[in-house]
Amino acid sequence: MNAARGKFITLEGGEGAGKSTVLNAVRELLAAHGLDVVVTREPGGTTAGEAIRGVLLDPTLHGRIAPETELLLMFAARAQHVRETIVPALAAGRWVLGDRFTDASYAYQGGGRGQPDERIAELERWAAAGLQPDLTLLLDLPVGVGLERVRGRGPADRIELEAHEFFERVRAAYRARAAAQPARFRVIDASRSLDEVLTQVRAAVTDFLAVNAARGAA
Ligand code: Z5A
Repeated sequence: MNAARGKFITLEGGEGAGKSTVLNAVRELLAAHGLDVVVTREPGGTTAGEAIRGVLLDPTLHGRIAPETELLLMFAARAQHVRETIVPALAAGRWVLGDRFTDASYAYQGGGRGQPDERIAELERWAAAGLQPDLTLLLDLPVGVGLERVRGRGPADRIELEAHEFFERVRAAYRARAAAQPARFRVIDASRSLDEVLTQVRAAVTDFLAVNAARGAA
């Protein structure tokens, strides 16, 4: 049996963008098209990756992880995730739906922490084997709106403890990446009502499926 390679779709965005809600809607849409979907997340997605996530998000380590360490831990988790989860699933013809991937490192560790893009690109080539999503939905919204949505939902993790300006830099970096790679990114206005957000998301994924089906038929 030689299954066609599956597709890799990622969701990205800042705090309170609604990724969790959107993820379920995308999963349902793909399943309704008869696709076998693997849902995963970063940092995490493997046993080792989830252990690394625990360190990365531990609020007691706030201010005690150097930006270089943070970047390397993100890619340590990703190296395992790519090899153990994502690549085998794609090779088996399954579709992978990821809650964040390398774009988050460009946004948070690049934009937020000031790590140079060239360094992230080098890690992407080596640790992530150069793997790129086929489609990335960027849920974009003003930082203040997102922070307001997540306020009071429980204790903040280590990254959520950062200042407002940090998240402004993250947002700017995400938007710059989307503008630079318009063929891969679809920018969703995540400041709208949930119904409106889901309508935009379903349209973007339906377009992608149509293009993909047309390519398969050609
Ligand atoms: N990180 C990194 O720095 N570098 C990397 O390379 C990677 C990750 C891969 C992972 O946390 C953290 O790691 C993340 C980036 C960093 N840092 N932070 N902070 P995560 O991905 O597990 O957590 P998160 O990004 O903060 O996602 P979340 O907490 O799951 O939020 P969300 O999924 O985007 O939002 P939500 O839970 O779906 O919605 C938030 C609330 O808003 C909720 O009450 C919803 O009901 C509400 N909501 C959602 N949509 C709407 C609309 N449209 N209107 C009104 N209210 C809404």
